[in-house]
Amino acid sequence: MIDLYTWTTPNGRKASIALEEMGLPYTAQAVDITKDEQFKPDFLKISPNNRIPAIVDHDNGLALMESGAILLYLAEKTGKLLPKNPEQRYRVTEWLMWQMGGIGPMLGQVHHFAKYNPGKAPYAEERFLKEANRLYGVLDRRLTEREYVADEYSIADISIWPWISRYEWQQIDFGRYPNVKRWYTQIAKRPAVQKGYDVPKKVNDIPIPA
Ligand SMILES: N[C@@H](CCC(=O)N[C@@H](CS)C(=O)NCC(=O)O)C(=O)O
Repeated sequence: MIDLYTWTTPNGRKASIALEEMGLPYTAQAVDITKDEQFKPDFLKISPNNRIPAIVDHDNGLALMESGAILLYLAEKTGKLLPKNPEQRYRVTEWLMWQMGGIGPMLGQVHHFAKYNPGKAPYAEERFLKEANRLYGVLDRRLTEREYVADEYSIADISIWPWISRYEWQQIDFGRYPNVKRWYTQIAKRPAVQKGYDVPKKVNDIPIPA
């Protein structure tokens, strides 16, 4: 059994969606980051960076933070959503790292400046909205001739998708990114994604672009 320490955010949803897709039994432990629960000493022992998500795998006692590491661990544990073939495996790793280094941090800044603090730092809003659109453009080109970012549905898609689900916060015009819209909408229909989205609790329906 796995304990998943999580909250209703893109990084948290990556882990719950992966657990659902892989059919692994787990218990969701809510860490309410709006109440600073991520700074509790007990959580610090599991997640030294004080951030969700984190897991504890009671099969072997392993505690792990960082959503990218968690996705790789779960994929290796189950043999699912990460191809065995080295070239395909590194393609998935490449796009997972692209998410971890680009999509996550940059869209996170968009949320901070443009959604929660509009007008306070116009230069930062402009910079991060521009970068968000650049990243959406990269993803759209990648999806032009393939169904998923690394051909087969994988942990790379699972890492990116919850960030795109906040497209309204990011002021994204899907008219510019038709391939991202198609990919996003298709993944949103997956039962495991719908279930994982509502962990540790339901906040809203999955947004679907018109
Ligand atoms: N690189 C980390 C980022 C994790 C992260 O930023 N988590 C946010 C929620 S999405 C968090 O715990 N924030 C709490 C805080 O900022 O104190 C990962 O991918 O796991």
